[in-house]
Amino acid sequence: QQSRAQSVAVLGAPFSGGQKRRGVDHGPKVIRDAGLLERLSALDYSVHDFGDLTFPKIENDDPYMEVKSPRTVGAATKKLSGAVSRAIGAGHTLVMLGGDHSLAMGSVAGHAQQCPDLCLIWVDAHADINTPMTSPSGNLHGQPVSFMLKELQDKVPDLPGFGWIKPFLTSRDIVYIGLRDVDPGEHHILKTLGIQYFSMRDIDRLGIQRVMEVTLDNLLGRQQRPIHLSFDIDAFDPSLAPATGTPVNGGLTYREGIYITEEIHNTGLLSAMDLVEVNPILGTTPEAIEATASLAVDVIASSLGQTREGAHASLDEIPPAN
Ligand code: 6HN
Ligand code: MN
Ligand code: MN
Ligand code: MN
Repeated sequence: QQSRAQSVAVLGAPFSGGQKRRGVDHGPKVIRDAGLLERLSALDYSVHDFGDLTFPKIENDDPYMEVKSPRTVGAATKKLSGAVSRAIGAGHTLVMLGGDHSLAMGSVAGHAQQCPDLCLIWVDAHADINTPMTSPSGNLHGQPVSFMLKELQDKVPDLPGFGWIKPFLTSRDIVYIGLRDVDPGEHHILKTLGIQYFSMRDIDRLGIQRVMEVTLDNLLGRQQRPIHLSFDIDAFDPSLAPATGTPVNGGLTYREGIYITEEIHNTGLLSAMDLVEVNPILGTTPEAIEATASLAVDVIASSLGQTREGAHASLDEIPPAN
């Protein structure tokens, strides 16, 4: 058994400015309504709900080249990075509820401020590593990783609102799991930088057990270090997580997703996680919304130690008959 961090901080980030579809800013609310805090308390954590951040509304946030809402995203991620850094600095394991995936710039940067040696596991249908120049959509939720990587420094222009972020990761610090919709510019970056990724095809070939073994060996084999898990709910198959903005067929099964998070928990090194891209407005029925939100809760609980085999931390003997 791994030793368990004593306290978990839950921080909502109701933000949708990194993409075009309304509703992803209601992610924190539906994930909480699906019982997140109760589930974490049942795991014997002291749970600190930091509530939801509020983000400034920025007028006249004109596109920079094709990139949409740069000042809005820059201000929101800056604010999030400060809040994440403070929570980690205070000793909590942090759970950030999105919101769209542009938020990861803020959460990973804030985490790295406290833990400069962290590594990043990115579970997603998408690589989110477009630069402002390669992005086919101009949406910043498809670009956060490009702002983190030192190797891409001279390929990423200075966007208005982004003065606060300096690249802080190298390509050896990140592994992707679940990819199945990668743009040409992204594929070029993944290949030239030699970034480790496991696409859905790789999961088909190797099995999720081997994928996790190689992932954790690559990131932790030489040194133990804090893990940041950035989990995009669209990594799951749309049949399991329909209420999301950019669904792609052929995603993770429930069991593959939970195996990933169980293995991450078992390292004892999870220090912060994001759960992003739950968009209740895009669920076509109440059941679809609830299924997506409750899947998000399962992912978070499993990352923090809920097991499928059960546990008995609070029992020290089989109750005697009398
Ligand atoms: N996400 N690669 C596409 C883009 O617009 O750059 C999709 C990005 C999706 C982002 O799901 O977090
Ligand atoms: Mn544990
Ligand atoms: Mn994503
Ligand atoms: Mn995605």
